[in-house]
Amino acid sequence: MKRRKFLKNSSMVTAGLVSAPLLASSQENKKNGTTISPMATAIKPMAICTWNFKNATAKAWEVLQNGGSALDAVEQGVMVEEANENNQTVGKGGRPDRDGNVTLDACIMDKDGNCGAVLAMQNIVHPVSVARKVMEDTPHVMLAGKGAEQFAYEKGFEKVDLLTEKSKQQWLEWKKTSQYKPIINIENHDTIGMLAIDKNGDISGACTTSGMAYKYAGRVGDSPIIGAGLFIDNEVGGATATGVGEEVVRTVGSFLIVELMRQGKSPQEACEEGVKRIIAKNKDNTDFQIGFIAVNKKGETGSYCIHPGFTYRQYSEDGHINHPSDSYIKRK
Ligand code: SD4
Repeated sequence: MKRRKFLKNSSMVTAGLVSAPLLASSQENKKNGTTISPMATAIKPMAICTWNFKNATAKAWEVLQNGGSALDAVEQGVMVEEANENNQTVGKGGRPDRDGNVTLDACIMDKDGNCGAVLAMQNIVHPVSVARKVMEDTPHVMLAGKGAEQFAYEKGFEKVDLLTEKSKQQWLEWKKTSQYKPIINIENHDTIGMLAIDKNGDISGACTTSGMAYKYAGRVGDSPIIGAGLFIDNEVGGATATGVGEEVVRTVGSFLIVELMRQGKSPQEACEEGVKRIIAKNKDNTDFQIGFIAVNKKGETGSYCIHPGFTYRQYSEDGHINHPSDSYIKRK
């Protein structure tokens, strides 16, 4: 181990940042008679997200470094993209539905399996925070449409027009032909799904999107659907998705990946299997993109996609890295 990293690790232990859970898991390993070294079970806080959203992972890392929970890290991390008007697949600036309305989907899930989601909600910049309020302040998991928006106002969220001039002009241009055709990696896919592990080794996740551009009014994809666009099981790990949501919903993709990890697959193997299930249902047409990312309790990560071009960002003590994802269809 490099000296600088070693010193950093030691100072984290001294500061009490990792000592308690580290010891707990080491003792457990002794009890079980296994020979896993303490370092192998050391908790490594980290955040990963779909695509190269480095400002989002930087924010999440800042929260984790300040001792914040994985739940706070994923919420504040994805909020960066919700507020980023240049990201036309998330939050303000998102591309509208075919009628010109920007409708947002988001969900969040914590270490205890609590979850909240909002579906097809308009006029609110941070749907992930409304989803968290649904999780924490209501007996429900999902609120949709006008009900979700009304709930947001009750919780003090501000009404904001989400349609930017750029997205409006592109929509007007699209209306000339009104052809709906997803374009791999380009048109629609910048949804952010984020997974984080905090100093206690607890995992949380969030996913937020404006969905497919020019969708039917009322269309909801995978992103706010627990088990499809996101799933966390704190005993095992977490997974999240980007791409054509209909296909992810059909295979309950993120839940599938977490269950595969429970059965012993690595995050990488589980993501590959998740994509292959989708391929198996689409033998005649793979002209669309799906990307999965996953993390397990040990802090191992993985990703897989259908077409080349998908990447995921990771921030941990090892650095701030954009990982190219392996793909089912190889680069020509
Ligand atoms: C959806 N999965 O609504 C989302 C779209 C997406 O990057 O991922 N875009 O189907």
